[in-house]
Amino acid sequence: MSLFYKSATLFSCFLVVLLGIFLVSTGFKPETPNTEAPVTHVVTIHQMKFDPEKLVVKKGDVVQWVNKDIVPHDVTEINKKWTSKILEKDAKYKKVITENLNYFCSLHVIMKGSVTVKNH
Ligand SMILES: [Cu+2]
Repeated sequence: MSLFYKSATLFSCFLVVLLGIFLVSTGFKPETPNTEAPVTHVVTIHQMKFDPEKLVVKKGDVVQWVNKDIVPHDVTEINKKWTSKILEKDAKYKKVITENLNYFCSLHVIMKGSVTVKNH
């Protein structure tokens, strides 16, 4: 390796480091995640419980309930404004969340859960 080549390589490395320092100092953040994109949250139904029982989401996020019990369950709004179909084992139900939600399982009324919409 010639001395010229070595020093050229060294110089390039120096430039890369300098560029890195410059970008960090100017507050440049690579691949800033889009925090507004809707997120899907999973509530697992198992052992006669919604897990997590209490969930905090952003407006527009999706909640997906998945029944992992061998017995069927459903997801029913606390005032019975709506209900999912009966969810057999491994069945799923999805809902876009636009407001706070309290729900229960109409087949086992002791099973309850809530989804709270958090403002960002
Ligand atoms: Cu149930």
